[in-house]
Amino acid sequence: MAEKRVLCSGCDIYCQVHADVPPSGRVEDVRVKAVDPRPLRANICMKGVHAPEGFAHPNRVLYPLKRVGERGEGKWKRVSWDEALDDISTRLANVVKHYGPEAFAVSTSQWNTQTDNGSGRRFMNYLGSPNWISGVAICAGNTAAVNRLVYGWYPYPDYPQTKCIVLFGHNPKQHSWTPVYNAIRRAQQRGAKLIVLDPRKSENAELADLWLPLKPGTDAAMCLGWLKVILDEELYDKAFTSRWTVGFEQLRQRVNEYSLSRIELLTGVPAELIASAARMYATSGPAVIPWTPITDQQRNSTSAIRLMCILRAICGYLDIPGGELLHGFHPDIISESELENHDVLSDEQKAKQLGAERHPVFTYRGMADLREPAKRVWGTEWPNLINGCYMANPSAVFRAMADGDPYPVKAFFTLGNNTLMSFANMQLIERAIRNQDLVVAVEHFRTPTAQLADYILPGDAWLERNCLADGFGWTAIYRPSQKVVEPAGECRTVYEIWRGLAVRMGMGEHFPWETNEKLLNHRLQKLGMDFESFASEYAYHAPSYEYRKYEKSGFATPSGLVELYSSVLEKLQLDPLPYWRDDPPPEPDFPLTMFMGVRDDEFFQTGHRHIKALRAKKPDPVMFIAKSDAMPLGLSEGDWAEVVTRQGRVKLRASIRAEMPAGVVRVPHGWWLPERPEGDGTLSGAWDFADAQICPDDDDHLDREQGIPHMKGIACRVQRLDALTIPQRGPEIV
Ligand SMILES: Nc1nc2c(c(=O)[nH]1)N[C@H]1C(S)=C(S)[C@@H](COP(=O)(O)OP(=O)(O)OC[C@H]3O[C@@H](n4cnc5c(=O)[nH]c(N)nc54)[C@H](O)[C@@H]3O)O[C@H]1N2
Ligand SMILES: Nc1nc2c(c(=O)[nH]1)N[C@H]1C(S)=C(S)[C@@H](COP(=O)(O)OP(=O)(O)OC[C@H]3O[C@@H](n4cnc5c(=O)[nH]c(N)nc54)[C@H](O)[C@@H]3O)O[C@H]1N2
Ligand code: SF4
Ligand SMILES: [Mo]
Repeated sequence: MAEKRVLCSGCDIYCQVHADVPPSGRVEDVRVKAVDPRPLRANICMKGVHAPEGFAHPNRVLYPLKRVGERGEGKWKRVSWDEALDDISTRLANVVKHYGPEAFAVSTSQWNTQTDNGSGRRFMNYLGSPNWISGVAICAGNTAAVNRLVYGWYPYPDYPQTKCIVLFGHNPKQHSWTPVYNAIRRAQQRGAKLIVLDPRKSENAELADLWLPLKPGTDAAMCLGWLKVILDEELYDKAFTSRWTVGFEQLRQRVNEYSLSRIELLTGVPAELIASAARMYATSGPAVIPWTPITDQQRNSTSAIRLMCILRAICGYLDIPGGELLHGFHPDIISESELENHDVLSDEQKAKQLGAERHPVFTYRGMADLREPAKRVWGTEWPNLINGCYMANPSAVFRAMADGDPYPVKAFFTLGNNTLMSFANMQLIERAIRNQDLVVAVEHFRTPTAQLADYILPGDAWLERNCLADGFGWTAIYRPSQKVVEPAGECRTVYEIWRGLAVRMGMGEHFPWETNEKLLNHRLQKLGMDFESFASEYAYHAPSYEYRKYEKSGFATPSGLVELYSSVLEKLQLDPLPYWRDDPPPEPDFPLTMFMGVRDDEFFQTGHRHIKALRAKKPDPVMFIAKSDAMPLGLSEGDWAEVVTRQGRVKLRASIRAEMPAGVVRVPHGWWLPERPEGDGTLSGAWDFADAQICPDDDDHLDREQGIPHMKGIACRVQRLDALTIPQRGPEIV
């Protein structure tokens, strides 16, 4: 049996795995296995192992489907690809003609960022729409954009050589981001220190040298406390700071507004413990603060992310062995950023990007001053790291879709993104999708979002396509993923869908590569290789690494320095220094605090619940609650309860957990029941279980600079459900 090099895309860490080509050629007969089976080297989890079953599931969408009933009624007709693409392109052209190209919005996410080769953005740029949104707005993409404000790139931690790792919540486990879990454990075996900041005693907190149980949502305050200690005790790297940063004195003054006793009050962590952690970070170096989604999803997100950048910089950890590596682009492989071709979108259309006036940071407007510096240092004006640098604001796009404010958006494509359930204010999102003239979903399954579409187009899966991955443009390391079996049914790769529409809409000349493989060959041409020869030769391909590149080129910021005081934010009339913004006042009706998160080992985000072996391990959504909070509510282990916020309510089973602090509740992300039939009014249970319906997007709950929602510390109450109101299960999963 031939063995293929594959990148699992069961989640967004893309483990390098092996898969045999089965004699049957059928996806269900593929066996996915680790490249290196040794403990702490086996980069594979149960989702990867069970992926073939998931792709062979009888509910998979294998042919283009056209809606024939009302939206959400669940009535579909199989149509040919030509019929679907002809009709979609005609209807999209009509929307563009009546409302302008900005009336076309696209939502996509992690899965897509490595497989569309920039073709979605390219299509939008040639068509003239800036209104692209993504799950990366609240997961890594926004962090990348904020990092660029400070030092012009988004660093990747050097786990193999680091001496100290700091996890702000981020909690990789054996079945959650397995390679990062393994890398952290191997670093600890080498003697690296581990500091964990988490309200809950998480799996990583159990293994840490220091655990700081901070209140949810207070990471920015905590970072201000660390800075206070590091500045007061002069633990920073003076040589680096004086030569390579701007705004040190202003930063010091700002930090002096936050005494450690104030930080203790805000975070709930004793001042002495805060000081010990700050000292450990500054003096055990080189140290790393790996990316964390926790600060991507807070009302103080921009300040928290900038403060982490500042800590990295003033401690001298940027671009050194064991520190935070600024990769830049691979010199010989055409990047997705280049293929996206942001130059062709006119300034007039860029200026129409929704939400950019109020919340500019990751929009074209927010990034405009970084164009020239990026060109100077990285060779392109448009580095779109993690696809997060030129996004519209999701809430603003949904408002335009729902209410036509400030202008109508009337055509919406969702590609590999369960849009309805993957942002805040699900009530608004459903209204937005229902108000469209054209909705297209590119999917594997009839998700709650796809159920609202006019067309569902069947996407291929990672075992069924060739792909070239560079860690979302985060690293200069390219890895191939080889097709193992042919796509099931008529499933297609997303590049060919965009091209099919481009050709029909008179933009074919901009998509000269007829197939995905031809495009991959084009990307590799400077290496003198095609995709097949590249994939058979390399497990990964990286240029040799050069440390401290800034000594030659400066940093890719307007000043060429690390901007502790941000010239970009100042020009946008936002606070150029990081700050703490107080929580909204407590509300008596909502005495508890909830956070969304703690990923379920068995599923990725809103997916995977159709896989019988995985669902058997976790049949229902579960909230975590402390015993002292559960008892007065009469809640016992396994009881059904409701978590209620000002925004809405969700049903969950209670799990009483010793590691949960009093007053704090954990709500899992992304639950719906794929086994529940369509058309019952709940979108297969999304309206019973999905966390997006309790997550608000009013001004109090949005980060000012980016406009992303607060998911870590929302006021709530919990109430027990009686027998009449507990949610219905669907039929048995097949
Ligand atoms: N309310 C709320 N919103 C959130 C979060 C939260 O906790 N709460 N978390 C945020 C985070 S951290 C992230 S990473 C994002 C994730 O958001 P998404 O990346 O959208 O993740 P999923 O929910 O898994 O949805 C992906 C969809 O793509 C489909 N799919 C998977 N692989 C393929 C493929 O190869 N081709 C095609 N065509 N389709 C495919 C799956 O069936 C699934 O329906 O959500 C963010 N949004
Ligand atoms: N099995 C599996 N693995 C996954 C995923 C999946 O869906 N399933 N999703 C992947 C994706 S897209 C992502 S983004 C990551 C997310 O995974 P992680 O980065 O590990 O994030 P979570 O699991 O949501 O939460 C991690 C910890 O944050 C703590 N926490 C909650 N609120 C706060 C806070 O305000 N501050 C701090 N400091 N800590 C807080 C929680 O108690 C929890 O222990 O996982 C990835 N891995
Ligand atoms: S952690 Fe699991 S789901 Fe994610 S890429 Fe690795 S094997 Fe696949
Ligand atoms: Mo994520």
